[in-house]
Amino acid sequence: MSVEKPPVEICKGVHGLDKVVLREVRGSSAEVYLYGGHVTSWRNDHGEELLFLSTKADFKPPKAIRGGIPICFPQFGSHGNLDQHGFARNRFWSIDTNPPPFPTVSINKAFIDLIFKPSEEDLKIWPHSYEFRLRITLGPGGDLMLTSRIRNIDAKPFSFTFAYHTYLSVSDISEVRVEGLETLDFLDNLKAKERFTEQGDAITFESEVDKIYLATPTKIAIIDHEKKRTFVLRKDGLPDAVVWNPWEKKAKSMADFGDDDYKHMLCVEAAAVEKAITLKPGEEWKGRLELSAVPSSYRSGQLDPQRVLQG
Ligand code: TA6
Repeated sequence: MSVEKPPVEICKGVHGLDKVVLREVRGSSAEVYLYGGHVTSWRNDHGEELLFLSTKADFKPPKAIRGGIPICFPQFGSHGNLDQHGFARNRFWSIDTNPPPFPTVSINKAFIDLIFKPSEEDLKIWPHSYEFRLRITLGPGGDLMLTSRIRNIDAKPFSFTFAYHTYLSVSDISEVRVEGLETLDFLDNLKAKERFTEQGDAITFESEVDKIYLATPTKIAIIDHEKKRTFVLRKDGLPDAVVWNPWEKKAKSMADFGDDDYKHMLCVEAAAVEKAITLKPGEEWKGRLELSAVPSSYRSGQLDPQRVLQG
């Protein structure tokens, strides 16, 4: 007789790093490393992995883990003078044993509260005091929710940019289309962040892409024809969305990324990049990401992404 596993289990992961496993009664699960406050796995109730983790990911601090959902804070990309994507993804977070009440009452049992506060070393590179609380929740339907609350506990205002750098697992990148970003303006990271306007149709992939879409809808659909699966990404407090695939050449240049890994991943990142978020002393910002994976039969045209986006 199989023993029912707890909804929240704190245990050891790769290289003995502390991790938390979340389980939902119907079988979905998620894994979060305290290193980086980093979700590295999200499985549906069939046990299928929904997030991409590089075949060469090395869980060796201070390197960030390649895959899952790295947190980019207090800087996205090279939008500032800190290291690429800031430093929250290369720091050890703690379990928040006494979180302030959560804005919404939750029936979910499978959740964990993490907290990140700057060290003396961090204050030397970014001289601002804050409390970064992150709740990771696995919903009854297997949806994955990440809610960040960043409070300015300093005596002066500060500004930051942010992203949930989500690596989605896809069957074959050339079979994927993204709906919800059509006709939007974007900054092209491959063309010195020059501003362009996206074409009218869904976005498909046949080469390296690194675009920051501006002021997007709060819902984006990522359709994987091959897997008959649609990821629905919902976001709050994060106006922008970054779409990234390194493709063949860049894939070969990354030591912690397999040469063919680019075929099986797509980053669609809920972000705040164009306009930095500014917090006055005592103020708190909230940024929320919700991911769900729904079966789709788009191949027969039955699933109308517009319906998903309006639903
Ligand atoms: O989010 C897209 C991006 O900013 C790309 O420019 C690419 O560099 C990617 O992030 C990965 O960055 P990383 O620092 O994790 O190698």
